[in-house]
Amino acid sequence: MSASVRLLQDPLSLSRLLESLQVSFESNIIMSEIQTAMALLISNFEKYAGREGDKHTLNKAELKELLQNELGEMLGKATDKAAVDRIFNELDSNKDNSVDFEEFGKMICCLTVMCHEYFIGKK
Ligand SMILES: [Ca+2]
Repeated sequence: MSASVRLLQDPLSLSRLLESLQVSFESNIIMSEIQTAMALLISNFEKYAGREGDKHTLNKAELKELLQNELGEMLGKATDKAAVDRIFNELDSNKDNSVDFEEFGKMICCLTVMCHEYFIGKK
C-alpha cells in the first residue's frame, strides 16, 4: 500500500492529534515556507470556490477550472469531463454535491505524497 493511499484512510486521527496539541493560527507572524504554502492553498481554493454558489465549496465547474488552471500539466487528461466527474465524486466524500476544503485538502495531500514518492524514485 502506498503512502498516498494510507494517508486517505484515517485523516481524522491526525486532526484529533493536532487539535489535542492546541495548534494555533496567528496572523501577525512571519510565515515559514510551509505556512506560506498552506495560506496559498487556502486562498487559491477560495478563489475558485467563490465563483458560483457557496463561496466556501467547489461545485463541479469550479473544480474543473481549478484542476485545469492550477494542476493541468500535472494531471494530464484528468480534466476531461469523465475524469472530472470521477474526481469530483471521489472527493465529495460526504455526498453533498460539493467539495469543501477538507475534501480538497485530501487530494492535495495525496498528490504531494505521490510527488514525493516520484522524486525519491528518481534518485
Ligand atoms: Ca462534499
